[in-house]
Amino acid sequence: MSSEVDKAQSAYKSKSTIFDKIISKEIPADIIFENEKCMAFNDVNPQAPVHFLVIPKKQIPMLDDASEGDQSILGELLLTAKTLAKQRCPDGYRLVINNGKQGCQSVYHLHIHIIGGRQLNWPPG
Ligand code: DGP
Repeated sequence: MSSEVDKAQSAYKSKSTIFDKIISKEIPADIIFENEKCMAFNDVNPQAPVHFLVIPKKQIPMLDDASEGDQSILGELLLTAKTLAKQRCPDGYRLVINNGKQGCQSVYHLHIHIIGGRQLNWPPG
């Protein structure tokens, strides 16, 4: 399987992504939370004992594409991530948003990674 960097190098914006198929339940995911605005599910390639993603149901390809009108959904994503992370990682956790090629983004549907369940290192690679 190619690395996350390889995937990010070849990824591009498209009308719909694998995450739209997860939202519509066309393909299965280990969903841990869902409401009318957002969804959280476990990452298929976990980098830590806890690794899930929080995504908006609205198609926002990347953080660069978020606008003033997205303030409320961005807040909702952050608060949802915090609520779920506090339950799963009481000793601490990390939120990551990869943006664009050099940011290592491989799926062009905005998502927050929530990673925890072990001691994390800093700086990241
Ligand atoms: P990023 O590199 O920030 O774009 O992260 C995309 C993440 O999405 C990556 O950690 C793997 C995860 N992912 C990709 N496809 C699927 C999928 O079909 N199901 C699930 N659960 N996660 C996926």
